[in-house]
Amino acid sequence: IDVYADVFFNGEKLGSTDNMFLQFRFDVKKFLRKGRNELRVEMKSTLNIMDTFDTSKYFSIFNQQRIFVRKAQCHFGWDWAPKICAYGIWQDVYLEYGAARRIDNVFVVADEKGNATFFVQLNYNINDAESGEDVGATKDVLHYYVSDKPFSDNFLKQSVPVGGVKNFSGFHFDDAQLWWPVGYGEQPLYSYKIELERNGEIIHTQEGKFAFRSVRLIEEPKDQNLLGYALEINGKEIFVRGSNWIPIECFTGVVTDEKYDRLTDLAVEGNLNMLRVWGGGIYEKDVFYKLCDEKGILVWQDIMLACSDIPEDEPDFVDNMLKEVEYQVKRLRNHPSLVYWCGGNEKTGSYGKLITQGDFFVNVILQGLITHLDKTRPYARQSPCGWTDVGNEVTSGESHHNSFERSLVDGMEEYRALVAEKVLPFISEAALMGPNTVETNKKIYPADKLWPMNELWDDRLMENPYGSVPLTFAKRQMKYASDNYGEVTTLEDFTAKAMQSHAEAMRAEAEFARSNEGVTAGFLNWMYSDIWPSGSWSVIDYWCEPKQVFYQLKRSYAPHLVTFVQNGKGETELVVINDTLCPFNTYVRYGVKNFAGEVLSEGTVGISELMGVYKLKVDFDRNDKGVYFFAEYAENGEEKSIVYSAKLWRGARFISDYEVKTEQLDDCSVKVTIKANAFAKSVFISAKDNYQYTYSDNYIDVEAGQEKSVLITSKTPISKDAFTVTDFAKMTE
Ligand code: BMA
Repeated sequence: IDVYADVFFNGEKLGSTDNMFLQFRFDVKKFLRKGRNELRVEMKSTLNIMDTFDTSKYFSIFNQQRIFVRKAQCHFGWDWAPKICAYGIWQDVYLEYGAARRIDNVFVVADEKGNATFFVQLNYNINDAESGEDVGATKDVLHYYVSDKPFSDNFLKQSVPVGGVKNFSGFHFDDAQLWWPVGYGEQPLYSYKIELERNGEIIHTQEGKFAFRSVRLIEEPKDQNLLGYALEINGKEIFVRGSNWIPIECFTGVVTDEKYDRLTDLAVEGNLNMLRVWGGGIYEKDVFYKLCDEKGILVWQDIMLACSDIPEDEPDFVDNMLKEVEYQVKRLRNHPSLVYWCGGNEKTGSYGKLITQGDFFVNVILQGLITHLDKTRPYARQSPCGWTDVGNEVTSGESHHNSFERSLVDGMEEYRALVAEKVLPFISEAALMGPNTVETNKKIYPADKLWPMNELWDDRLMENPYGSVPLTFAKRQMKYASDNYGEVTTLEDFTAKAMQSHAEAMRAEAEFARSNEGVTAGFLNWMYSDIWPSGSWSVIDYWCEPKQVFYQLKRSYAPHLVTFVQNGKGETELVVINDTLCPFNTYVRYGVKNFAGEVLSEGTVGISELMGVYKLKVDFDRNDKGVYFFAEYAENGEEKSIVYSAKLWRGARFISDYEVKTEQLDDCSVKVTIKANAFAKSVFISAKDNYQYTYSDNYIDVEAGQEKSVLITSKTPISKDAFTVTDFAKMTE
């Protein structure tokens, strides 16, 4: 229940709730009566109760009163969330019946060596005569069933007499199939079932899924003052390519499983391998973790604390928090996708304060409770965190870091140099922003408020008063657009330029991070999708339509990446990356062309048995606005090519000269081919209600004389005539 309520059953008060993240169970046996029973939940005003707290001695941003309220902190307003203090019943309510003696919790510890141990906690102690157990008579037994292989209904069984409150049984699989994050391998899920038997009768059962995998946090020195921060899964260091997940609706209770399925499908489509469940939102619903288990998306799980002190000197608050954390860790710890616990977001250091209240809570209390309940995953006290302090220091731990906000002051002319100034161990929030599509904005703004930008845009895109630049987000996007690609005129013009700014800057940040793999071990953009129709940080809009930056991230996050980056010395490097467990062989022809497609310089390089990163400094002229870099290579027998502009295409002049061919492949799939006579920039294919379609790519660049195809699929029949095509030149003419 979200969040304060009194609960009655047939008029009898059962108790009260004060925590959105805690499951409340009440015994109603003595109140039950034949026929109709009434369960009544009397909600109380969150805001009225919140105003009774004295938070004057604590630091907090966005809202001062919120820090005692165990509820999604973004509900009180954030720089991407409206002040909609939703309240009510947001999770399932159900009446359960059965034996008073039952299994309280099952914890499955399964590792990469094929060991699976089932720790079973009961809600009674068979050795405790006071609890009314007829100790002599009962021969309670626990039966442990485990599927003999993934997705199988054949079970191995072990039976062990109940020893006490805590019991366990261990299995060993010589042929255990390991669970891997997407892109590294499969996600084999095994089933378990635990039965509690008393005097020959099964009185309680618990079942679920589990997987064999291990995770470790590796912090090794990379040079005398740089400490690495890498996640190792099954003994392999993983380069984390991900995004920050926030609540996908203000009224969390109404979100459908389909929306979770769509957004996690898009994460896999986008070559992400991690989602961070951010600390100012909610511990997600069970369906989210189930989908991540099935799809191989790693989950970084924050404890729900964000951007404020933690009142660790308030016993009631601490008591409430610890119940919540115990409940949530026990609820989530069997999910193989969950690989990292974090004590919360930006308690200190990100707002110029290095030590504030709550350090003991996150460093000792939470660390103690969480590692007591779950020794199988790393726990970090905060995000960001580092060894020299808790702030955004960049020589150890992980940081919230990007050059986008700085470029509002320094301009974007030398954006790649800003990005290359530092090599960080792990970037957990790279906050860059850009607009929705024109069609999405037509859904948000009434016609008379659609363009030019106005107070409604400021209201919807919001602002961060604590940021370093006092510009509303709408005005920031306008500045990025005009700074990069010239004065903004129409809505189409703004959309093309601001989307391109978002995509190009994100490419520079993500690919520079990846090019330093081995030192840098992760990059998570801020943020994944929108909580309401807005259009700032997200890479997917509120209706689940990916923006241009999403498709750029998909290319930049590809397991095999061929691109260019500018290094810390200002040199341009060809970069080839293989983030899979199998060696990568290819042959790259690279060089510089003018926009007519003439090759001005070129080179070739053979790549054989590559694991990780290959870099080659290229000495071609890169400052002339009339040129761009290209690379052609083969991947899995398919010819591929990429283009790259040292200056993020600033000053480039594009024209719209290409043929479009659309083919109906079957009822639910269409293929669109672009044959370019002149360099076609950011070709955008769309249809009405575009969010319902899945594109293999979009906003694509096609060089003069080249042709590229995009595959479009849908869950319902689509006609090839439904699609229209535009591009950067058309939208900015
Ligand atoms: C990060 C997040 C949020 C914020 C975002 C953009 O700090 O943790 O607090 O919304 O930056 O400002």
